[in-house]
Amino acid sequence: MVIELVVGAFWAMLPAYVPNNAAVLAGGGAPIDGGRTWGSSRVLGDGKTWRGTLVGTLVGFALAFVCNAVAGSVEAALGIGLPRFSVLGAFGLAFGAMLGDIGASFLKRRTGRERGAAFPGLDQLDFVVGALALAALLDFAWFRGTFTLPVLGVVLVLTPILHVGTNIAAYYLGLKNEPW
Ligand code: CTP
Ligand code: K
Ligand code: MG
Repeated sequence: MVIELVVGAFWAMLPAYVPNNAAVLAGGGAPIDGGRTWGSSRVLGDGKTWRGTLVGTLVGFALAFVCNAVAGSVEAALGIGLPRFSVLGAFGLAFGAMLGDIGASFLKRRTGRERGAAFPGLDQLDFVVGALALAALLDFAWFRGTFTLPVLGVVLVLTPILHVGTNIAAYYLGLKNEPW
């Protein structure tokens, strides 16, 4: 069933989708790289902070358990089955999303892109790759059962669309400096 596949894929990725947005709201304070440079550019830049990373990870992790708590009611209301999160899987998705985004900033700085510069493709998928990779690393049994090939296919198509949409919305709401 297509609805179940799409809703289930979105549900399974919620702990990975929320951290970056939470970091935008919580960001500020000391940058992770401590202001250090590598060559002529910052290692990561002022856009990757300890506070944003910590809050983003915690919000994504906590959301997984809210999802687990309400999954039964949502299943009954929609008449579909939904995935559940394991502790390690949830942590992997949330922290992995932050790590993927941090890794992308590292690559952006190495390729001469200033903080906030766009890197089409990387911007939309960095956190997905980080989230899926760390979740698979920490709890492969859960990962394999949850992210089947059809689910992964939906995630790869759905995520860039959602990412572009939420960032444009955050920009017009004045929460983000750039619409990407
Ligand atoms: N943010 C943060 N810590 C993170 C990720 C994001 O504090 N680990 C906050 C920062 O305030 C950042 C904002 O969220 O400016 C938007 O995130 P993002 O677009 O990823 O950062 P940019 O400022 O665009 O920097 P970069 O070019 O390195 O992606
Ligand atoms: K980013
Ligand atoms: Mg940005």
